[in-house]
Amino acid sequence: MKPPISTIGPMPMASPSPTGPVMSQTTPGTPTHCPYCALQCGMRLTAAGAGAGGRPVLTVTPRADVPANGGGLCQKGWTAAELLTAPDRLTTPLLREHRDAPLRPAGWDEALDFAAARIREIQAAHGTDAVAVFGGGGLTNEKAYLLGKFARVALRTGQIDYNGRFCMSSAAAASNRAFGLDRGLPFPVTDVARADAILLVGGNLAETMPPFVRHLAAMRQAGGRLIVVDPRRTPTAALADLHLQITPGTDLALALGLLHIAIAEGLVDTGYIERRTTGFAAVRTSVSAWWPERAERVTGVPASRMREAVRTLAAARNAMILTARGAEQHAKGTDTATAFINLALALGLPGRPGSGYGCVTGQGNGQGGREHGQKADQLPGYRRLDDPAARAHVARVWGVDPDDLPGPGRSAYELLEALGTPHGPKAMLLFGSNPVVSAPRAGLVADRIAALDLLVVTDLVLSETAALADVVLPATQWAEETGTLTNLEGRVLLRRRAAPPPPGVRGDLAVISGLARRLGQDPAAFPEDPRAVFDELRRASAGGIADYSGITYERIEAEGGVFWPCPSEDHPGTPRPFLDRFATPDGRARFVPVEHRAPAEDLDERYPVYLTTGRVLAQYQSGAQTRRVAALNEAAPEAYVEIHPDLAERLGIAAGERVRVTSRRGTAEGVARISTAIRSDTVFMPFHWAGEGRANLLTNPALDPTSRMPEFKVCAVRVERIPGAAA
Ligand SMILES: Nc1nc2c(c(=O)[nH]1)N[C@H]1C(S)=C(S)[C@@H](COP(=O)(O)OP(=O)(O)OC[C@H]3O[C@@H](n4cnc5c(=O)[nH]c(N)nc54)[C@H](O)[C@@H]3O)O[C@H]1N2
Ligand SMILES: Nc1nc2c(c(=O)[nH]1)N[C@H]1C(S)=C(S)[C@@H](COP(=O)(O)OP(=O)(O)OC[C@H]3O[C@@H](n4cnc5c(=O)[nH]c(N)nc54)[C@H](O)[C@@H]3O)O[C@H]1N2
Ligand code: SF4
Ligand SMILES: [Mo]
Repeated sequence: MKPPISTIGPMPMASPSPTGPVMSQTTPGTPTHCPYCALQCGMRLTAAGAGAGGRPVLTVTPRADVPANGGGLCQKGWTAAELLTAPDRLTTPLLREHRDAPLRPAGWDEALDFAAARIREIQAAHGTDAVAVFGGGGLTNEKAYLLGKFARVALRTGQIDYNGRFCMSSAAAASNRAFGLDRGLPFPVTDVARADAILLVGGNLAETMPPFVRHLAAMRQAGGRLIVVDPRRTPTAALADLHLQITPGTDLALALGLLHIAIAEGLVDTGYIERRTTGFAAVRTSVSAWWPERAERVTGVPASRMREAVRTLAAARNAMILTARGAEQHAKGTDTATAFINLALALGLPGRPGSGYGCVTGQGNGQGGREHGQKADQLPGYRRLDDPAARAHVARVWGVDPDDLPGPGRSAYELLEALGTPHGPKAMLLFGSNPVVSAPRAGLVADRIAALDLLVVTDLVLSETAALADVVLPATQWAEETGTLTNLEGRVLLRRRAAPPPPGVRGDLAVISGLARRLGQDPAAFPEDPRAVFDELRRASAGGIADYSGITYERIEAEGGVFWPCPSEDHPGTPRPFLDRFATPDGRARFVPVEHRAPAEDLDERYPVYLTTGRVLAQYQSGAQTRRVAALNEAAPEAYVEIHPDLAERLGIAAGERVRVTSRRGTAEGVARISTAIRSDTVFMPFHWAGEGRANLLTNPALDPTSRMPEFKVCAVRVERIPGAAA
């Protein structure tokens, strides 16, 4: 067996708490983390001989020393190394000089020179904001940081945002409002096993983070109870002691009804409310009219079940409320997350070990990706771009005049919608997202992208969006580069290089650096070396909310990860930031009154069925990666529409038939899956496929007023059998 190739030396012996068992130095392979979701399961990569072109073939084994997965992996993790040797992986830049010419192979200098020259031309003609940047929550902290700096310093554009806006922005906004700080889980994920009751709202962890189920199972084994809120009896809901099968888009009414019950039955923790919060009186008044029978009428959840849920949470010594995309991806997602935070505060949960409110973050670096400046309104360290002190600090680190930093730009969907319009950007540089498949109202988004004068996409594969680009740059993959990611519990982790990239491929940092140099920037200000970028990120984040200044690669290795905030090298990191105080000026959490409203688009005669969308176990996001892994594609080969038998009968649809789903924005197709697991007023489509099966041709881009999150989780559709279509 070949020794591991690691850029940062061998694993240390000791692995102090709270990270679990010590790892032996003799374990073969490179210890690292999965390329996909925010659980960031620990795995080892071992070279197992040579494959095509003499490149090492890596095998994956799970790590037991990483508490998040404790030796488990899902099918995506097990097969993650396969994409490294995918036959259609990009290994050379591609270029087209004219929008109607086909893409052809090009050299790196040629491609980067072309991109930089076009950027200069477009900015000279239309101003700096004519060039937009779109990033991703899967990018490492180093990449997200350098991309934000590149936009503000090299391009001097305010037009930068990223796909995290589609992911957790509503819960982030709600947490900032209530706690003064947004760290998805403000506690280690292993705290889940210490709870006696958990209310999981709109999360299907058994499919989206399968090893997370270990923590839920440990909780239940110790006598704890799991309550799941989902319009579908998912594999996760099937594990629950209580399933509230809610009407899509009505979680806010449910939360108001639950709090009403807690107050009416005298179950609130008045001592905690007095000591640790402000604003309860207004919230108490705001839920007074949400008696359970009214909430039942709106949500479809029986009042008796609501009572049972509240009593279970209130009786627990430790309890948690967790929200995920089902509750958050709505035009009222921020208020919905707020309503569940209000409930958690009333029950006295946040800031107590083993209890609390958390948002289950999604992408690999969904947490770190939202902290270091690829967001339209943000500077590194979770600083605000409109805060003069923040601008001054970051400008000093960057060696620029604070007045030269642009102001906040458009949010992700608003940016995509503006592309190629008279007042919108004419060019876009895209890293780590595939919006032609994943953005709401994807038909319009694809048209807007096609209307650009210049699209530059850096990707591993020719994604559906990369196929529209003028310049495509082939990127290294996770196992071929080193960088940090911050997982769902706010723990900063290190992914290590385990193998060399194929010839012709470069990292995102090298792409950003190469473009910056061609735009006249000092190469020293845009280094390619992740460690150099991380050291600058540490300084830029110092004193901010997400303070990484005390975190080093060495500490991450030695300690198995470090929780932020970590303001100095002798600071232990902060696994549970709210134990003594919240991050608000007075140290108290804020109750915020919120009101329920109907989905942005409700049912009518022409569109009489709700559509909700989400994920399946074997596919990841836009599918650009997982559709290229044979075992995953076999497990989940095609788009489908989940339909209740009563609805199917009414519509004359049989299992396995092709059906057409139509909304006000477009039409998509899929195979009918008839199942009693879904409500009879709702159909479900996963969004992982392109072409006719693209669920986002249907979805509603109605945005949350605070977070600018689109309403992925509910719109009105019509469902029909496709006449003559073969079964
Ligand atoms: N296999 C797999 N795993 C993934 C991903 C993936 O693409 N594939 N992506 C990762 C990412 S980026 C994310 S963000 C996470 C997402 O993780 P989850 O939030 O668990 O995933 P979703 O399937 O989007 O939505 C969860 C559930 O919300 C339900 N739901 C739909 N509408 C509503 C509603 O109105 N109210 C409520 N209460 N529930 C509703 C759906 O039926 C679904 O079961 O997963 C991560 N893990
Ligand atoms: N209908 C519906 N739509 C949704 C959702 C939903 O629930 N329903 N969920 C939304 C959510 S939560 C999310 S997070 C988005 C995600 O949707 P996308 O933003 O499209 O996410 P991915 O498919 O992960 O896209 C990542 C792209 O970057 C490439 N890539 C991977 N790693 C790297 C890297 O290191 N560098 C570079 N340059 N490229 C890389 C991949 O090959 C892929 O093409 O989808 C959103 N869309
Ligand atoms: S749960 Fe997420 S991090 Fe873990 S193996 Fe699966 S995709 Fe990877
Ligand atoms: Mo996400």
